Amino acid sequence: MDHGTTLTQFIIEEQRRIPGATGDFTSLLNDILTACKKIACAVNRGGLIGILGSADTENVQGETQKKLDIISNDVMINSLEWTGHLAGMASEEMDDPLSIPAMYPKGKYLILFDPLDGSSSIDVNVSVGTIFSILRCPEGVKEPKVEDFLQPGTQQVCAGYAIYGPTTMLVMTSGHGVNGFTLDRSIGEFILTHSDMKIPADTQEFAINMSNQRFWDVPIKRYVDECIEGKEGPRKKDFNMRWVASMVAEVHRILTRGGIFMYPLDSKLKAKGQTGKLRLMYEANPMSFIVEQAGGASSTGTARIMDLQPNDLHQRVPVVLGSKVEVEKVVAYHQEADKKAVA
Ligand code: AHM
Ligand code: MG
Repeated sequence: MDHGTTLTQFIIEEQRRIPGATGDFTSLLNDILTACKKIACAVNRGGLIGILGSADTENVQGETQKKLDIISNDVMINSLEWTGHLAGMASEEMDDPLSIPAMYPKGKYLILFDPLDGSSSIDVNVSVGTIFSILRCPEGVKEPKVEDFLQPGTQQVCAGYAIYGPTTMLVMTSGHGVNGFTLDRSIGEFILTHSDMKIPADTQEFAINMSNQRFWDVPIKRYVDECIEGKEGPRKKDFNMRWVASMVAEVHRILTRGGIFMYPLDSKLKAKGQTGKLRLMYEANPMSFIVEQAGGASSTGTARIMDLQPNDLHQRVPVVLGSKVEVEKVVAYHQEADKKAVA
């Protein structure tokens, strides 16, 4: 029985189209797939093996870690450090970049990852995921330091996420469109099921944590108010709202049926000295690469996310991404608000 194109076959065929490709990147992706399968297994067994719940530790961001955050982070490290394809790794769950142990060969790539995004909801059994971003290690650098990782999103070689939901899927881009693969557990392979994913330009669905409404700036308030006014308001159509509190699930829905996702900077975050909720290097950049490759747009509200020059490994940014027309509307509302403020 033919199960279809496996992800490994897909990336090897892509590699053949790139003159001079060594196969390094293909092998690295294969190692990431293995890590994601292991995390899928752990997430899937959850309560059966007692790994739900809090680990009673905090990460660099001051967030309480779940047992599965730590397990997923360890799986990523153990699956990738020995392979010889990486020069360094950075994770949302670790303060500093991780060097490749001296006993292993070093490669030319850097990886940044959020090992288990949405993990604060893991105990309620919603879809969570692993997000990754691959960069080239700067030429001649053997021991990459923080500054070597601080490359704008436009420099990403590849970005992807694994979503652990009713099915486990891996969605990725290496700059030639977005493809989605579903894990066929009977053969242990990711099979191409969603080729050339495109975000529908037209949408009537928005996603934002409405409980933060009173903290939002004017442009976000205006945009959401107009969505809620529906047919009777300036948008002249009804909108639907979704909030899973798991960015991977949110982006996956938008890739499947369109929509806009927003986690803006608000006065509550500002009061805590934060510049946003979501992390530029582990969440915003890889998701922006995927969304743009699928024909959508991704912005802070005032700037394209992938153009930002990162200043910190754990930098947080406002995020507005999804269907192009809607993202452009939010950006236009920011520009209008700025003009008013100057006048
Ligand atoms: P995490 O990386 O610690 O899981 O946090 C990121 C998550 C996103 O997946 C999600 O969009 C957001 O945090 C939800 O935030 P909130 O709980 O404020 O709604
Ligand atoms: Mg996250």
